[in-house]
Amino acid sequence: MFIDQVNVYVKAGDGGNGIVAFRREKYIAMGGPAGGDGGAGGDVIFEVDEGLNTLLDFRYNRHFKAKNGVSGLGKGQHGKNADPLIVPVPPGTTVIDEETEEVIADLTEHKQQMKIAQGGRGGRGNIRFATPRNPAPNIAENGEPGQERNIRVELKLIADVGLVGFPSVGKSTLLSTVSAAKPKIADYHFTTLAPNLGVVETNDHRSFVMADLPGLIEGAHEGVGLGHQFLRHVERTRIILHVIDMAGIEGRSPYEDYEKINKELAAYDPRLLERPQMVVANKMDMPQAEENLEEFKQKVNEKVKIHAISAFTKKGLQDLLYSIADMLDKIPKVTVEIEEKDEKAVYRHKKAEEPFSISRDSDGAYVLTGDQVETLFKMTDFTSNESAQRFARQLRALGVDEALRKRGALDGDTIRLLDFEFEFIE
Ligand SMILES: Nc1nc2c(ncn2[C@@H]2O[C@H](COP(=O)(O)OP(=O)(O)OP(=O)(O)O)[C@@H](O)[C@H]2O)c(=O)[nH]1
Ligand SMILES: [Mg+2]
Repeated sequence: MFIDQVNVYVKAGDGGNGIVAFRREKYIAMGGPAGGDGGAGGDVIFEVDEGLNTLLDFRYNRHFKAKNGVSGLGKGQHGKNADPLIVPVPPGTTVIDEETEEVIADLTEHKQQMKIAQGGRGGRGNIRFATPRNPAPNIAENGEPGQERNIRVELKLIADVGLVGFPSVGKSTLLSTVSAAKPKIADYHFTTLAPNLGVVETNDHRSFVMADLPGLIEGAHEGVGLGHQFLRHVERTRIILHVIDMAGIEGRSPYEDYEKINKELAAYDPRLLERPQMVVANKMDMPQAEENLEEFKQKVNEKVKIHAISAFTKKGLQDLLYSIADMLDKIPKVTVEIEEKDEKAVYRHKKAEEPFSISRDSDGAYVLTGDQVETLFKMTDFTSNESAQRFARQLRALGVDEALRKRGALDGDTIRLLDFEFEFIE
């Protein structure tokens, strides 16, 4: 199995900040809190688009950031939620968390969606902090940071197009000129020992997967040469690209080559001849090739499409690629047989994490880390005294004070959290 993989960074939008505001109405002094909540940050969502069959788009763009929520407004108005960022992926895409190696999503059906990063919730405005004891609170929360993660996007490649032909006709050369694949190329037979796959992109941005298969020779279906082990790959391709050395460099007749390979395919599985086929007349840069091609065309009476190219000089390649892409557009996709059926979608819960942990820096400061305390910190508006006090209460409730005391922290010691420092106060 060939796997294409790309490392990608995703970041969901942060929630908008809640705000502190007060009603100002005639005759009502300090008319009560009126700061609205921030809007939610946008999620990052992957969605299957069955029109895609490669991860090529990810090669150009590896950062996906959803928009942040809008801050709350006065008069109790809620800030606008941000729209999710929808990223199209081909069917068969698996998404893995780089850090935990967990499979986050297994996307197979058209339009199937999976949330890859959760947008932060909006911070609460001061309306929400009003209590009978504190009817005019000066507290608002900042928005919750959006989830960010490094992921690996994987796609099991299934070849749309298979290159078949005698050894040394130029199959690997062709693949190497139309894709980033780097198969070994040489003028001896059976240079290619195992299939190579490459992702091909046409100038009009259609893409497909091309497989370069080891050369076939007469008797391949009975195990002569190497090809028979790989004929099963041909079974899964949607188009067979039949590569022929039209210059007849090794003294064989191009037409006989064509017939022999077709015979081998039929002997392996007669249905292979029903598979759409295109003939690639290669090595057209060589003397004799034009003449041979004319002769070949006369002998092939079937309506098989013939493309004259030179993998060497790249002549005729653009036309060939367009022609393949057009043909693929018309052929219904063989539903991707995902081989490991049991690898189904899972969305496991994150292991329960400690809300915080404490370590010491070399200067003696106590360093506070952990998702939960860091999130609380980011959601605190330290320009407001009341908010800062609320943060202190939240830490106490989490048991931070208690834990610091146990580690030996004394009144006045430095506590570090992210880029900030405060004093431990008993
Ligand atoms: N003149 C010319 N030579 C070519 C062309 N394409 C390939 N060749 C040469 O043909 C030889 C065989 O090319 P490969 O691409 O290794 O052939 P292959 O079909 O992959 O061969 P196997 O892997 O052995 O089955 C190499 O020496 C290439 O340089 C072409 O268009 N023109
Ligand atoms: Mg080869």
